[in-house]
Amino acid sequence: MPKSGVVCHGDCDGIISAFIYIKHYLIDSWPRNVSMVFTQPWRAQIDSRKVGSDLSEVVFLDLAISEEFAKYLSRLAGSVGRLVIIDHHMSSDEYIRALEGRPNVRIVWRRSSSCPRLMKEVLKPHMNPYEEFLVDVADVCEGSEARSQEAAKLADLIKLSIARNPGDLAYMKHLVEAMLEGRDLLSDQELLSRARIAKFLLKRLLKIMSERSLEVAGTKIVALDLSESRIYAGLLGIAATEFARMSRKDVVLIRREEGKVVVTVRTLNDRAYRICRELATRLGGRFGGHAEAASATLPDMSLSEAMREVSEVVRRVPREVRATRMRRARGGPAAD
Ligand SMILES: [Mn+2]
Repeated sequence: MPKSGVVCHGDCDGIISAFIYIKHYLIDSWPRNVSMVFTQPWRAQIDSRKVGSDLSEVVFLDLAISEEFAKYLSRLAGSVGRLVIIDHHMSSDEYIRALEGRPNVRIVWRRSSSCPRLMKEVLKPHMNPYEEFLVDVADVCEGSEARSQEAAKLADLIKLSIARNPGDLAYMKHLVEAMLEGRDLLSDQELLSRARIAKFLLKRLLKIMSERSLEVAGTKIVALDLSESRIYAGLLGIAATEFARMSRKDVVLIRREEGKVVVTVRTLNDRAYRICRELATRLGGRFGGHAEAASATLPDMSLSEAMREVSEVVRRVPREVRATRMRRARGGPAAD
């Protein structure tokens, strides 16, 4: 039997996308003839190689396309039977065109509240209530208003349970398997205990953020040093989103990592995307994400220097820009 590969974003909506794709399009090959890879957009071109060779089909789910990743995908298209790319990130816009027009490449890319929602809208698989529920959960994970309390609760728990260790591939596989078996995730012990620990750390981090944040041009800016960014690794995106919601302000979280500075931005409109693009352009870094939730990876510098640069960019990037509104109409929703 021919083997297939599934490469997906290792986050809540990426994992649910993998479940839906396997359930509807690869169930006959599952589990023996499906190799699954979970990754992050910034290292997707490295991790994707783990999917193996001699594959009849490789599908990429919920992974924002960068320049390097597009190059990798275009090379890969020459060596696999079929390549499917399904993504809802606004930042993919700039690179996805390079992949269009090949006979064995199918691209599904457009604005949607989550990657599973996009799959539902475009591929139109026949979904049971359990799957419909998980599509709602994915939407909530990506920042949409919850349709039910249950969806809100599960979205929260899944996000927290993954966040603590975003490199724990065995756990992500566990979630996909549990979904394929149709298990009730709200009573999954593994999920609950991971979420509990993450919640404890998140509370501590939010306290630090509210004590330390500085307000510049109506925007809350917080900086974390190297050791803090290690302790709270994985929770920073969730914390930024939560802090923006709590303070009802645009939020910029700056942190130092090994050899680089990472900036995570959450805003009410498309300002997050514009701030990250401006930072990456000015300082020679990379950026990606959605209109209201984006991040930038910048060259290493001291936190005070980063703070100064961010403050200046925040002052310069206005809340509303007419030209970007048009762009926004084609853009994507929240989360990175
Ligand atoms: Mn995702």
